[in-house]
Amino acid sequence: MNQYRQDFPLLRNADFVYLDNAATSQRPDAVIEAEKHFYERLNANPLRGFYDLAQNATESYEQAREKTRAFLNAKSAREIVFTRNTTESINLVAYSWALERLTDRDEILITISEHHSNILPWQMAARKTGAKLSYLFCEPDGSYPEERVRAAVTDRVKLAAIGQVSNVTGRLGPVALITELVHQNGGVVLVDAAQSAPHGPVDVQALDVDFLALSGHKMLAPMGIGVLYGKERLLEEMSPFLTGGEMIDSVRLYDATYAELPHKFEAGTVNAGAAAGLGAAIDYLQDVGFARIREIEDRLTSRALSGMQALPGVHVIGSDRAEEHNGILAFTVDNVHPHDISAILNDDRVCIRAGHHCAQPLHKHLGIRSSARASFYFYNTEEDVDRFLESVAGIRRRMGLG
Ligand code: 7TS
Repeated sequence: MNQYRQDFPLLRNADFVYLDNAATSQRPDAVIEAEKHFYERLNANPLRGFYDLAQNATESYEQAREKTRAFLNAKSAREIVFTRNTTESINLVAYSWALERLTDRDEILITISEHHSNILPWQMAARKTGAKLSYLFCEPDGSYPEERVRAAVTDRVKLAAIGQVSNVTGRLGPVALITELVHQNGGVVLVDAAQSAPHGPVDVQALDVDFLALSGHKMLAPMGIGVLYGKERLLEEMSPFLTGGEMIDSVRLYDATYAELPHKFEAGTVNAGAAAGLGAAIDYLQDVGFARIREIEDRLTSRALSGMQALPGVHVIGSDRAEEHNGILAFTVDNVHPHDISAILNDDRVCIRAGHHCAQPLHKHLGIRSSARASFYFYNTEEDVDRFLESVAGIRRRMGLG
């Protein structure tokens, strides 16, 4: 038994094994209680009313922002914009930064292992501005050799958008080197931290990146709250993404002045309940500690990987070293469709993801159509891994493949 599992109501008495944490994590009582507390005790529309209740709601919302600032080590809470999720955060930068700044002389650089949410906004920006969208391609094991990275960062690259951890291979993206090179040319860097922020410390000042996107729901928080970090100077210069209520200072008939950061980017009524949940999720993660989280995940990943490597016909995508997987093991089984893999595991009450994991270009580059994927979090146990391995071991037999 794992001491944290008791804190998660859906897992406490579960007869199933949850290994789809890269899609969304489970939520502990503390997070569910924090959201409930907001609606039971503080509910009013934040940032509007002058009565006590509305001020308390505002305070709760801004406390969550301050916790997020500290979590990411941002210099100022003005740099923390609440969005719905990583996808919205990246779109905000594509619409408000890229569309107004890129031209047909510029290049947008992304990697082939990006999630569709970090591809489609750049396809759109490239189409509308004439900028060239270029890809950095990985090796068959998902790695990015330094020389290839150096060659890809031409002096035309005005924007690089890079995933910190791939949701398929689990590998680290070449964020540090790309940031250094792109900055030398005066460009900006956006980091997709959807798969990294739940598992390890993210320090935006140490990374020195210009924008960083994450989703609360992958790190214990409720669905519907995400974060965009942006350097203050850049956010100041950008136009709003969405316009309307709450993001204005004053409105005249034909124009308006916008609110101060970060409110300029938070049009309409905000998700204050989920923000309270995000604050509680950050407290919870910090109580457990990322060193402990890493230790548990590495132990589980290593057990699962060596078990899978011993199974005939099972191929894990990416590195053959567990510590390079960051808790993510995508795999194929010879002559078995990933949907069948997932269906068989489901019969054994093991939840994994099957498909292209919103990373079709990566699958194509690796020469496969789709894959199955198990992903671990710190509340998983050795028993979970063993049930998963046992189920995977029976797949070929149950498909009549011997
Ligand atoms: N970026 C990465 C690296 C992701 O893994 C995901 C979601 C997203 C962006 C989008 O996050 P959202 O919260 O805006 O939807 N990844 C997955 C996954 O791997 N399985 O389901 C969702």
